Amino acid sequence: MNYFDIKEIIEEYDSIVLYRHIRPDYDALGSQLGLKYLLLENYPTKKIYTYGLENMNNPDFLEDMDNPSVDIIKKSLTIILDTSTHDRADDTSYLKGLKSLKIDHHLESENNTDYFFVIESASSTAEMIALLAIENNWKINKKAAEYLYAGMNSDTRGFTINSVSSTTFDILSILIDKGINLVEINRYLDDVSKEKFAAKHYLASKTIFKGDVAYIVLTKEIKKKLGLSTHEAKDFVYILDSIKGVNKYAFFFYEDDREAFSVSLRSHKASIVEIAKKFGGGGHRLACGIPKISYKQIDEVINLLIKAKV
Ligand SMILES: [Mn+2]
Repeated sequence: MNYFDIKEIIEEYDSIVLYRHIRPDYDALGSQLGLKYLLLENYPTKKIYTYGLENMNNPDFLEDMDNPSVDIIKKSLTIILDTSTHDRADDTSYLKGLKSLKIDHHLESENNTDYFFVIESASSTAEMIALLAIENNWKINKKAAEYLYAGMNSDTRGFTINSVSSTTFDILSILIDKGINLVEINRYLDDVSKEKFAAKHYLASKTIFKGDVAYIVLTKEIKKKLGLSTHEAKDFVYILDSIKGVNKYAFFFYEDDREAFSVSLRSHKASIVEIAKKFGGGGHRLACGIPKISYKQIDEVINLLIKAKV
């Protein structure tokens, strides 16, 4: 499967529904909305819909999903973006389409769609969507360029991770030529509410250091006190990103609906995805997560993190 094959598949269908993962980040939404505007621009006669029940609260930049009816979905090609496993999909109706296509960059992404296009080395799904457009000489409008840039920037933490390649920057130079305003988009991506700002600094003060590991445990009580949603809490793992001597870090946050902790794990060098897998999670080599562990298991995870070596 290559970018030309994807184009051929897309051209076979008059109606296309675009999906992404639950608790969407800017790569999920950027690849979804970026592809929407690419398809609208290049195939004006096709009907293009977006689907997703969970949203990020950023109406200045993001837009509402179309959430078409099942009747429409059944007559459409569905494309699910940036979603490694079926249980991460928002929503599962992507399997009801005439045919389904997955475009993703996660490690060991689950092959459960009719068509499957995964490039594990890609630094973001938005990068793959941008390449899909470039390789096929599609016209890229400003709106598509903005969403793709947002996905590329946020999934690579501002182009600072190892999967960023010269190709990433070649794509960027093309997107920037579409007139996108970097200052404006970066403010959309980075600005937090005053409450979230205060919560972030409170949590930073609660950091625990063990060996070369730093971690924060957001308990039910603290979460309630700070008035944080799980979605908001999730990004806070990056509070711990730039601390001298800290090579691996973790953020544990209480999930009310699961009555258990979700975990975000990060490492600068040593692979830690095996630790996530051991507890039923997964993700990338240096950035992964665990959906559900008990309070008692936190120490086990930390001990494994301390032992993880390059
Ligand atoms: Mn991604």
